[in-house]
Amino acid sequence: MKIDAIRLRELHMPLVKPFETSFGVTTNRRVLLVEVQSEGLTGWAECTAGEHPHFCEESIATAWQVLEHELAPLVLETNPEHGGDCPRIFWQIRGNRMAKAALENAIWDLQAQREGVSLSDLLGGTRERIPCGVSLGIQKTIPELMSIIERELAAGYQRIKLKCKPGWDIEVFEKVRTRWPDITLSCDANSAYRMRDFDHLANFDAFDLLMIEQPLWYDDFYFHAMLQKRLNTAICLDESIRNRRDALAAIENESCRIINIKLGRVGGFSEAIRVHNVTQERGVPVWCGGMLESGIGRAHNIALSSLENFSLPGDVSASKRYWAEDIIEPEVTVEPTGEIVVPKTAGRGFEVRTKLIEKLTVRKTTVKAVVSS
Ligand code: OSB
Ligand code: MG
Repeated sequence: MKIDAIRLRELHMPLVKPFETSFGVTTNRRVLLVEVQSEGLTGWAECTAGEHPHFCEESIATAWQVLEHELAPLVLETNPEHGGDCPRIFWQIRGNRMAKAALENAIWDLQAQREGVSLSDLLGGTRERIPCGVSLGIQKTIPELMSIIERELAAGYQRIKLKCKPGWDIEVFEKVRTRWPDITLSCDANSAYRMRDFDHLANFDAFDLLMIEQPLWYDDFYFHAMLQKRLNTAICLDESIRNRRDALAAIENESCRIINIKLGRVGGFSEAIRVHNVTQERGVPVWCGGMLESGIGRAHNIALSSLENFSLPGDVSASKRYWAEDIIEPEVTVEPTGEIVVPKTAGRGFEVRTKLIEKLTVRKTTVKAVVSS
């Protein structure tokens, strides 16, 4: 397909309320959007890098640089036929997976529109509804957390995930389990623990958690395998899994029993599908993680979650949990059953609110094909 231009935008969007993890607090999101323009159609995607390189090495500043000066020129000179061509086009660029994912995903989004199929169908999705959970940040007090859990359960969410760290773990799990003995509960440490904490982590077994997500270093497999031997509770890896090969290494090494797939973290739809397929072959369940996305990233997460092996509730939830006003229409809503209905219309299934996006934009740049005469 002939790509006419690639536009990058940064939007400023305040979260409805601050989100705290073991690595810090996010109050205002800087959202990086990529638009790929081709023959009258526009494919959209969101770069899921954070404001700071706290989750992984990328930030929206590094992603912007790599998109503008490395990846966009490669796409403009190659004119890919398919989003799946991107890994080959980007082969010389190491790392920078969130930047790569943004551009690749915008091309998949464009292709779905061009072919008149839903993004879910284009990816090979089979689920018509996806099960949803929520990720709850660290709160000031346990009573505040308890009232949030109460509200999310009433809304129908099928799984509650608690962000945790030393000092916000055992006591919290105890209170929550005592009040709700039967709910599906998990926790996510975002690498907050070390080897000296192994005995402490073994105490998590008492709370019948579905999983403990990324307890140790963000780049580790070996010590997670040592820890998994000590625990009855399944470990789920998030940060450590960058591609299909990592997923396979983690499974063979028994570093985890569940994998979280994030589009940005693995470099886009093609690699996400490869991770999905290898976990399915090995009988390891997956679920779709979130990165506090706006509606555009959320729409892509919904399409991905429609693949068959996404059998556990993901961190894909309603727009209104994060945004007063989302940049898509309709916004993402969750059924009382705790499910999101996967759109069947052509493309991503949610219209982009271009006027609102323009209003929220604080910088933009357009990269165009070099016209040779
Ligand atoms: O580890 O899953 C994570 C948010 C920012 C960075 C890392 C993570 C998260 C979440 C939020 O848990 C999930 C969501 O977007 O709802
Ligand atoms: Mg996580």
